[in-house]
Amino acid sequence: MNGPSRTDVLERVPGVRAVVVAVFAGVAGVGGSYAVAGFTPSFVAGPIAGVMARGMPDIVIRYAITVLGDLGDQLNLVTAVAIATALFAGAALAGTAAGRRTGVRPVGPFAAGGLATVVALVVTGAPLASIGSGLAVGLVLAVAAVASVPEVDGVSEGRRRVLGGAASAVGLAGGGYLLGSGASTASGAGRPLGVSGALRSEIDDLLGAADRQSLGVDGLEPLVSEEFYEVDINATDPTIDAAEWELTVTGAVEREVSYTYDELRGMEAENRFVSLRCVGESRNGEKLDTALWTGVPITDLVEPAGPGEECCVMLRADDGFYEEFPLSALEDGFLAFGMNGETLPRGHGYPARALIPGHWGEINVKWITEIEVLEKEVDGYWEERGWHGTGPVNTVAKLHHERQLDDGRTQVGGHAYAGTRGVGSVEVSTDGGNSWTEAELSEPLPGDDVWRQWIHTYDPPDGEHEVVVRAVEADGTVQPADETDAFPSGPSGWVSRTVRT
Ligand SMILES: Nc1nc2c(c(=O)[nH]1)N[C@H]1C(S)=C(S)[C@@H](COP(=O)(O)O)O[C@H]1N2
Ligand SMILES: [Mo]
Repeated sequence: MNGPSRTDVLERVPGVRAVVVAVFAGVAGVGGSYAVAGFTPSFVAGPIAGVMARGMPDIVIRYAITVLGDLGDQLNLVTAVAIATALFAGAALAGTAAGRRTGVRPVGPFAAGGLATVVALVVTGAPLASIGSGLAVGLVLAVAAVASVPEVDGVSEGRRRVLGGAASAVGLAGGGYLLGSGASTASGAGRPLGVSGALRSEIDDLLGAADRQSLGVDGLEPLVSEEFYEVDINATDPTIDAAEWELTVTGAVEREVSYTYDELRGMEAENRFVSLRCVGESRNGEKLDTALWTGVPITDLVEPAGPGEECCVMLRADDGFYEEFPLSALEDGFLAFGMNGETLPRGHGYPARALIPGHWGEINVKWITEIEVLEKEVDGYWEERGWHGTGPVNTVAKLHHERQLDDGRTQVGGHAYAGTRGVGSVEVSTDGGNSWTEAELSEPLPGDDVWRQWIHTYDPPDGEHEVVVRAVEADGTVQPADETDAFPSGPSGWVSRTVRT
């Protein structure tokens, strides 16, 4: 034997062995939770990630949004999974210690499983998924205990214990992942919309028009986004049963009214193209997208409640999100239950979401449950954290496409969006802003809150040059050049890029 091996450490220090097995049990506990809950708020890491996202100092949240972007969400989730693993490992250790004290072997796994169930229940409030965690934790400890019985020869007792724990943890976590992936997608979200007649043929016509009018350029997203961005405050999206969902109009109204999903679906529906843009995205970011939405005008839902001449409304959602803005903006709003001819996908707010034309994404509340009419202004979720994202969007022209054509020319392109002010034209400069040329635009889609695509093809100068792009609104107003960061009221300024030929 040359120096001490890892097995020796496991042999000599029983505490290390117990901790290693407990960590495996912790991993299995997370897997057990996922197996039952899938990627929903009942998954043990979901609420932990939510508490962290909410409790983090504003400056950290701002950094995560504007600098880390989606990576910030991923880091938060990984941390939440690590915390959940540590909690279950703690339960495993405590249960094992209790078992040892009684001198009766099976007590350990049972006690640990019970403790893990309680821990998960406190975190999620979801009994079934918590039992999934408890069973997985208990099982790993039981397998580790059985594997370590002294009668088996060859491999040392401690080593067998750890191997048994590892094998069962890997099995449970892997099985949990497969099971949970199924659970995450269950529900009526993203299914065929189930509309017929004129509404259906209008959907088909409009999607067809969007397809035809898209400038067929490789690598440039069509007019109806293929991948619609998602932004929300929680790691896991709510899973709402449409049959139990209700939308209530409350606050400064003559009478409260509420709507079930069936009532909503029974109302006269319309189709609208609407683009959404997140206030927290970067200047040339990708949190700008467009869909064809099916739903009802929000006034049809609010008018029956008899709102007075109040200043504003608060929209509240199932995930604990809330945003406040002027009642006048709500009057142009739309309550969507369909997206691109299907029921709203879960990630975009199933069963229903608000769409407030021309405004930053944040007030387009998903998983909406309440429209509260207010007599005076208060802060919404993001405004409490220093953002000013309830107003109209800033105008932008994005540059996401660049290609060298076979004939030696260069092609650049992207999307332009000006909210309800509308995009009149897009201007491109290939000399750093000294001279400007009008870009080719996609034909406008019906609707007053829709982006357009632009492309521009030109003979490039030799070597490096600066391409700058700016949108011009329908009334001739040129997008302002002043550059600001996303915080607090959205990015502004012209997008530019150095092109090398
Ligand atoms: N309930 C709820 N609605 C929400 C949010 C949220 O976190 N919870 N995020 C808002 C933000 S910041 C944006 S930009 C848009 C994004 O909509 P999307 O995810 O469908 O693209 O949803 C808004 N609606
Ligand atoms: Mo946003």
